[in-house]
Amino acid sequence: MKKKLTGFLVGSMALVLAACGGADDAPATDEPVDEGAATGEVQTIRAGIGLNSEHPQYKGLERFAEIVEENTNGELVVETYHSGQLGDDRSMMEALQLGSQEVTVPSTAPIANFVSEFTIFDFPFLFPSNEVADEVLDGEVGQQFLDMLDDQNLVGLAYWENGFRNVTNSTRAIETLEDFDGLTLRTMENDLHLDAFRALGANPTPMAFTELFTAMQQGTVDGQENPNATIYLEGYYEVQDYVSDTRHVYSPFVFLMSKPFFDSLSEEHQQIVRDAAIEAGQFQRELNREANAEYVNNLEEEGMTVTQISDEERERMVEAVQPAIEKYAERIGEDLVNEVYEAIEAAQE
Ligand code: KDG
Repeated sequence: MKKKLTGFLVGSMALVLAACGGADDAPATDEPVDEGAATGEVQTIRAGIGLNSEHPQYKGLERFAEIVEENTNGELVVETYHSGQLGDDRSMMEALQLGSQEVTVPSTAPIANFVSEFTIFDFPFLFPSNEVADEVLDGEVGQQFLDMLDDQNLVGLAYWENGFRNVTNSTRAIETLEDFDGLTLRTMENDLHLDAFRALGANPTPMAFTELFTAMQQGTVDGQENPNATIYLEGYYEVQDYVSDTRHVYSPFVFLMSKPFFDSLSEEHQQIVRDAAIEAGQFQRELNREANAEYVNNLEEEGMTVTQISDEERERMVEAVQPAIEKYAERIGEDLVNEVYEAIEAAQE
């Protein structure tokens, strides 16, 4: 009920803002306005992300822009922004809800603050591989979660990839469960991540991605956790000494579009942006996998100590986070959680 009310209020806010001219591109009426097809005027898509211009997430956004501009003959123009130029994940998602930005591509973790069911995609050790994640996310189960975004004035067009997350810190090598003890680790703004790292013995602190490098540089946190591509391309080796191959969460990105903007597009343009998000996502996943595999060597070359986690120690970590998983599984609901687990099992057959 609360979510429905929120979605209604946000939708109304977009209309109010549009009526006062406070939000670009949002329709001034409550009926989707077919601006592009009717007038042939150029419509602009402002697409912002948190990672920098070297990251596969931005390369994917550039590919999305190329496809859309080509297939609409320039009727849709995409402006791409990186490194949090338009804000952090939460503020960019709120901008999409209000129609003052059109696209962002956050991890599922911050999305869970808008649609709590997305928490399941941050269950530690949920996906065993990239391939299984692709099959589940790109199938019926993944679409079921994307459909839940509509109530938040957001349209989920495709899953992209952040990847398997590893822990870095400036205090000690993490090889055993006990090595987490007392480490102050930045986590994404997501309650499950906080509970999971508490269960591992760490002292987690939630923080927007845009503040992370400075926090490590100033010693506000001992460490953080992200995929290798982010650790290398954001230069974390400059402020971190250790990286451990924990692979504790497979983190999807979700390509989000503002629902007020999406509804303002012609049916033809809606299909074009949907197809472009999917095609650019396949391209981004490939680049991301190469980067996450390759950059662990670069991290070592930059002086970081790279630590592997033995199967036995990973089993102990899996055991330690079970209470956190059970707590959120109960909140999400047994049926939906079982659907995801069954889809994962089926994808492994
Ligand atoms: O915009 C990019 C962020 O959504 C992504 O990097 C989030 O992995 C993330 C983190 O650690 O905040």
